[in-house]
Amino acid sequence: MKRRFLRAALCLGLLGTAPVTYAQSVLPLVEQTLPNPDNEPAPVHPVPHPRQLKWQETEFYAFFHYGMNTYTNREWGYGNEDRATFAPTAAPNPRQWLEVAKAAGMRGGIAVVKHHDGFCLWPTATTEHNVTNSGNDYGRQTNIPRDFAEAARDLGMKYGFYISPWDRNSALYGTERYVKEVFLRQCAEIAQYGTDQFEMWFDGANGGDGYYGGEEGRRSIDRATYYDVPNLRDTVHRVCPDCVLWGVGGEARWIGNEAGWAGQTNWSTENRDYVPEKNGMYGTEDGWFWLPGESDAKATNRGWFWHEGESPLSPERLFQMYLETIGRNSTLILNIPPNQAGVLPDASVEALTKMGELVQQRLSADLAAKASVTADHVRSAGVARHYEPINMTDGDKETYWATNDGETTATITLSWDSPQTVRYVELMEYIAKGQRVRKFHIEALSLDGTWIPCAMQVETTTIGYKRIVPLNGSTAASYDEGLQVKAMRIVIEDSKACPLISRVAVY
Ligand code: FUL
Repeated sequence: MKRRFLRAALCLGLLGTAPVTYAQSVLPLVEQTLPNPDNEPAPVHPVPHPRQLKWQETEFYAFFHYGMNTYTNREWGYGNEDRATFAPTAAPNPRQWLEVAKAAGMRGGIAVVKHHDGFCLWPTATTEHNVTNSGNDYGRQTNIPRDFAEAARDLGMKYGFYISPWDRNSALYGTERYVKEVFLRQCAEIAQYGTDQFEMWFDGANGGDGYYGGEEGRRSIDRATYYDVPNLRDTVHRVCPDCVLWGVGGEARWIGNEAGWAGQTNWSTENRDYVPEKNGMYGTEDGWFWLPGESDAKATNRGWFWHEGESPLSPERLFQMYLETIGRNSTLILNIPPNQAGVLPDASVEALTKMGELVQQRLSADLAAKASVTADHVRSAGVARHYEPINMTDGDKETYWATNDGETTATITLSWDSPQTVRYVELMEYIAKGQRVRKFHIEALSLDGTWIPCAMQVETTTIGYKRIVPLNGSTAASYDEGLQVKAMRIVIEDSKACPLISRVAVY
């Protein structure tokens, strides 16, 4: 009784003190600190969704443009192609595509299953414009999503599909019915080919002229609203929870060019109104959501699709792309076009395999693993977790070195018992808690005992998921004899909050 009176009196301010709100009287505000026995650093927002984190770890994967255009020598079919034109000269072999990707050191692949011409490489219920009506038995038996998913699982690779939102064949394109009855249904059908897909690719080319069921002409759509993205995400994520929706889907961004390079400064954060061609390479430092970059590039000298007379780029050029994308906090999706027999031509196989060898030779014998690693600042340990420098070389992506809160500069030192020949330094931030580092530099202790700055020409600003710095400053084919060093220092000069580094490697 008494208590109730007191509470009512408090509410009405009857006890002579300042008026008290009802909420304060019933739920007294108590200063609360969440328990943090492991002294874990607070996140710097925005942070990636767990599916974006898994996606980022894919790093390097293949793109396979195969379909109607393979048989018409075009890059963009108009949508009026005779279905019989799709007539593979042998059964398309996605397993071979992925084997080559694996030999190149890739961890997955994305196959085009519908390009802008609208021809579907699986037996879909949404349109007659599909493989079941193609020109020969090889064509009619083609089912790329089925065979690609199966091969990927067999080879232990990640897989996903490219479904063009723009459909120059469909009479319904431009109407709401297209989105509901064709596009979203196609995505749902494709999702059924495997719940473990890692990415669906939705191109930005949308609207324009086409066949449109024979009406021909131009159709335009409002990119921001037309594809019902909330529904799209729901449709796909319900079936494929780890599938990142690229481009139109808004979970990973185009790096803004198709030439295989990302900015040296590259943030994985963006704002809604960013212009891909301008900001795509760099991201936006204080962007308000997580939108990591993906670089799409061609491994051949003609189009995305196969063309007679094409040839692959040199392994050295492909290696340079690797450094300028994966080495700059972007993923790399490298296109290799299957030919009219539905296989990758020998020349591509050779170039990609050689490229894989270069990556292996140059970026796998980690000298940091046998160095002694120290840092001038180390975060105080918690009950079950420490933040010692050893966390950067233990090969465990879940452990990281950190400094105490408020310490945003620090020096990491690696030293060896005997001189080492070094060419690249690789760094990784623990991005689950946000991208932090703004500026760093690298120094080497030469054999005469002087510290010399390395890679002066390189903008050593952001790190992000992964940064690879060529110590001679050049990403071009200039794999020289390297530097002779006794020790190396990585100096973090500026960070949004205490830096968290999960890996340092030296090659
Ligand atoms: C572009 C498309 O228009 C090309 O045909 C290709 O598919 C490429 C990867 O994306 O925007």
